[in-house]
Amino acid sequence: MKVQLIQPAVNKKYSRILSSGTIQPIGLISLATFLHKNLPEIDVEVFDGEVTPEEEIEKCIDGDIVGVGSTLVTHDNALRIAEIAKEKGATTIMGGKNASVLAENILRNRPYIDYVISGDGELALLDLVKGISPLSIPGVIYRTNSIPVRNDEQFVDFREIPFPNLDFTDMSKYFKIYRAKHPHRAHDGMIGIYSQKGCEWREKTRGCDFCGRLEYKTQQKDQKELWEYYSALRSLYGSDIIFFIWF
Ligand code: B12
Ligand code: SF4
Repeated sequence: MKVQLIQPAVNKKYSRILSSGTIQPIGLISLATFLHKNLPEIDVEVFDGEVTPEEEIEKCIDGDIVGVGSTLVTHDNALRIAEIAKEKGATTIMGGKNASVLAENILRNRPYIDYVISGDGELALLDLVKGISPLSIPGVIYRTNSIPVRNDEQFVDFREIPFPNLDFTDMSKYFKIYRAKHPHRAHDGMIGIYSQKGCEWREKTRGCDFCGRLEYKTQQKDQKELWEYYSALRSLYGSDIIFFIWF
């Protein structure tokens, strides 16, 4: 079985995002790492539209299950990719911040999307890939007689989720783009480090009105394990610039 996870490019109609193509898609890499840890026998691939042209990604779509991430500014590209995957016979799943809040609308209006996963995707995606009925998987939105039904999300213990294995992506592509954007900087590229979930500011104050984050509780990785992970990445990829994934 093959599972393909795709982060679409930002739609060109939105303003240029300075750091795009320089930070790895940690969400999809975390999903891939978790799937591989629990089901090592399946093939898992990760594609990022910020570093690989969409036409190239479309040609590679041949998974049994294709998962597409959606944010505010990638949603229309995400829909198109999901439609292509469905035409090629895949089971299609959408996830990410934007899909999480729009899940019912997506399932009502987009017949080519089979399921939406709301919030953290690791546990729910694993269960769907295992073939467990969506009716009993927390965080899954599915259809019953064409009507979308939303299962409540499940609490994810951040320390139980393995550190993302960046070998699921081609780091050299990110470093190349970084180098081209910042030719005068001393370092070659950035490494995205998944160190915290949630936001303390929001927990204390209810946070910023415009916030698009979904987690309710702040959780951190064990500091010693985080440091060991970072040190390993540093020797592997030779960069000492970290983009901490929290705010
Ligand atoms: C890193 C980051 C960036 C990087 C992106 C690097 C990259 N290649 O991914 C950069 C700096 C480029 C960036 C740019 C922007 N960002 Co930003 N960014 C973040 C940040 C800090 C971390 C994202 C992350 O990696 N989280 C860790 C991973 C593990 O979580 P995750 O991505 O949510 O993935 C999990 C689930 O969502 C789900 N999931 C995700 N995708 C999928 C797909 C499938 C199939 C499934 C099943 C599940 C699933 O499972 C994952 C694992 O649990 C978040 C804030 C936050 N902490 O989440 C803001 C955030 C995602 N960004 C946001 C925004 C608004 C932007 C910009 C529009 C800013 C701008 N005006 O330019 C652009 C748009 C970029 C884009 N592609 O959408 C908003 C998104 C709001 C929304 N509803 O979409 C956030 C939530 C910030 C906020 N506080 O509101 N960003
Ligand atoms: S994550 Fe960022 S935008 Fe959201 S509440 Fe915290 S500081 Fe504000």
